[in-house]
Amino acid sequence: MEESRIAEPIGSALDRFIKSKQNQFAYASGELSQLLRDIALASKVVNREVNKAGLIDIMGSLGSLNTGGEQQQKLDVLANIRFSRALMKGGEACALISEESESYLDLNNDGKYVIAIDPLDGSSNIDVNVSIGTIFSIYRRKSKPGTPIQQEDILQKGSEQVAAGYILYGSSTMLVYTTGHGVNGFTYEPTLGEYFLSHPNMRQPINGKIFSVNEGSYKSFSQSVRNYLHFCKDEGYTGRYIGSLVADFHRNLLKGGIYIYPATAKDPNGKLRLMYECNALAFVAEQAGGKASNGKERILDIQPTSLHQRTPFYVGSKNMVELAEQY
Ligand code: P6P
Repeated sequence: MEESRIAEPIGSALDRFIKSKQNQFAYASGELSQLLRDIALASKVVNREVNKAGLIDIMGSLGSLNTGGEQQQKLDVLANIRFSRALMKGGEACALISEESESYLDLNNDGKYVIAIDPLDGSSNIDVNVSIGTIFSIYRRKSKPGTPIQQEDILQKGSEQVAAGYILYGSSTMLVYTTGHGVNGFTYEPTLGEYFLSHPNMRQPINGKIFSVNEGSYKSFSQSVRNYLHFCKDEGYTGRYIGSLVADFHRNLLKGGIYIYPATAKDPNGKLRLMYECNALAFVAEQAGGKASNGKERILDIQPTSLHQRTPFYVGSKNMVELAEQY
């Protein structure tokens, strides 16, 4: 049997796991290992700050706004610095697209990968001690290493991702990622400073009975969205909405369910960002047997036209997303 198909035993450390799967990665194996190591390292630092947020005066907002005009929480800015630095030091990334920066950041010109990241999604939940997350996408640059970054490197479709995942800073901290060969989840053991394989080969239930949507915006939902929500309620589904995308996504990945952020009066293109929120979670969802669309087309097929563009987002159990699309 092909070596990479042997399931890694639960409890394998992340580094060992990445090495054991290297031949599944289309490019130089060491490069992916380095990228995932850089991301995991930064997440360990952010995890420490997130867990102590209440104790150190890094709570509350910084008073500045990010590219989306949202209040920047101190931890947002700190997380952005940590991930940018780790990726810069790792040497594999040539550019970084981040919710916290208007334009992309030039990292190492010889780097072969472009990273898109939401360093700390759901940051408004920091002060109320609700789970928050980091979401990341990894693309291969199109232009030659050593030359200036081109638009074609930056605005790539989600289907071009070579890896993607998220970190959930929850009751335990988890790193979940895919390189296009299934999805694996690792749980962080802070006393050892290591991630260990806890959820091998994650599969999203094809059906579910959980719907996640902010019904406070019900009045501005389209009739088709309202009709789908009526269906969910007629079926007696459970409403679960944490207000933190990574937490809602992760629960639905494990238990089955659908997360919807549709067009609203306030956000006619939806609130969520294609490049550093939706593409990564769409890749993970599809690799786990789920589905992700903007209500009409596959998220991963959308050709981006700007770094911070928003999209309506329907993601989760395959049959639930397909039914929502039919509505
Ligand atoms: P609303 C957090 O700001 C976020 O980006 C996601 O994590 C979350 O699901 C959504 O927005 C919450 O938005 O409009 O329901 O408060």
